Amino acid sequence: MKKSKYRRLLTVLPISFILFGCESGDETKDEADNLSEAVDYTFTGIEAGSGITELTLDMINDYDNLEGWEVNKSSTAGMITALDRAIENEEPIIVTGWSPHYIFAEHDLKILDDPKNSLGEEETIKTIVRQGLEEDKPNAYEIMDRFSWDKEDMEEVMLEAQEIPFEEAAQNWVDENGDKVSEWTEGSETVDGEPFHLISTPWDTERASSNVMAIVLEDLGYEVDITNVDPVVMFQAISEDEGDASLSPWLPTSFGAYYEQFEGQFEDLGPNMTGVSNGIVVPAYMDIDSVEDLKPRK
Ligand code: PBE
Repeated sequence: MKKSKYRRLLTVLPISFILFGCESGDETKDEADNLSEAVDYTFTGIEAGSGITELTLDMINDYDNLEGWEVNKSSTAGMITALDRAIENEEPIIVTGWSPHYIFAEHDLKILDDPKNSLGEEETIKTIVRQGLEEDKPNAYEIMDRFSWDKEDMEEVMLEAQEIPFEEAAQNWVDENGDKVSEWTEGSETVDGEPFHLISTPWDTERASSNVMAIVLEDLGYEVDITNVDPVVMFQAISEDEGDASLSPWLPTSFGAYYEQFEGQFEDLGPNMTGVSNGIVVPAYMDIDSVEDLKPRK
C-alpha cells in the first residue's frame, strides 16, 4: 500500500476514533442536538387553558438549555394523534403528558427527568363542593365526601372508553366494582329525581370520574347534569353556586393558581385520588432521559 494512502488512513483513524470511538460524550451531544432540532425545539402540547401547558411554559423559563423552545398549544386529541403518527414512523416527538392515561398502555413511553421539578411532584385529584351543599343536599354531600378510587380504576374506564362511549365504560366499571361503590353510598337514601349538577373538565381522566359518579347518583334517583368547562371556570362555577360539586381539580400544582384565586369560596373535601402526575413524555426509542439533555434553539 503506497505510503500516501497509508498516511491518509493514519489521519482518518484518529478522527473516526474521535467521532465514533472514545468520545461517546460528543455522540450523545450530537444526538440531543439533532433531536432538539428534529422536533424544532417544540413541545407538542394540549389546550391553552390546561394546567400542564402553563407548567411547561414555566419549565421553559426554568431551564437555560430550553432557550428558544416553545409549546405547540393545540388539543389533547391533537397531541395524541401527533404522538400516534410519530410512533408509527418511529420519529422523534416530545409531548406534554400525564398519568393516569391510556397512552402508557398503548405505547412504550418514558417520562423525562425534570430535575428542577417545574412540572411538580405527584399530585392528587380533589373533590370540591359549593358552600351550603351539606345543608341543602346532605345525602349527596356524604357521597361526595366519601368518593375515592385508584389510578388503575380510572385508567380502566379511560381505556375501555376508547372503544365504547364513556357512559357505557363507566357503567361497566360500576357493575364490576359494587364493593367500592358501596363504600361511597352505604347508608345513603334514594331520592326522587333530585337534581345534582357536576362541573367537570374536558379530559378523559375527568370524564371517567364524572360519568362514574353520575351513574352512582342516578342509581339513587338523582337527575345528574355534567357540564365540561375549562379549569378556571370550574372553580368559578362552584364558587358562584352554578354547580354542586367537581371531582376534577388536580392539586396542588396543576390548578394551584385557580385554587388560591377562589379560596374560601368553595368547600374542599380532600383527595378522591392520589399519585397522579404531569410529565414530559417521549417514545422509549428516543435516546434522551432528561429535560436537561435538550439543546437551546440554534
Ligand atoms: N391534565 C389532565 C389537565 C388536568 C387533567 C393534566 C391535562 C391539565 O393539565 O390541566
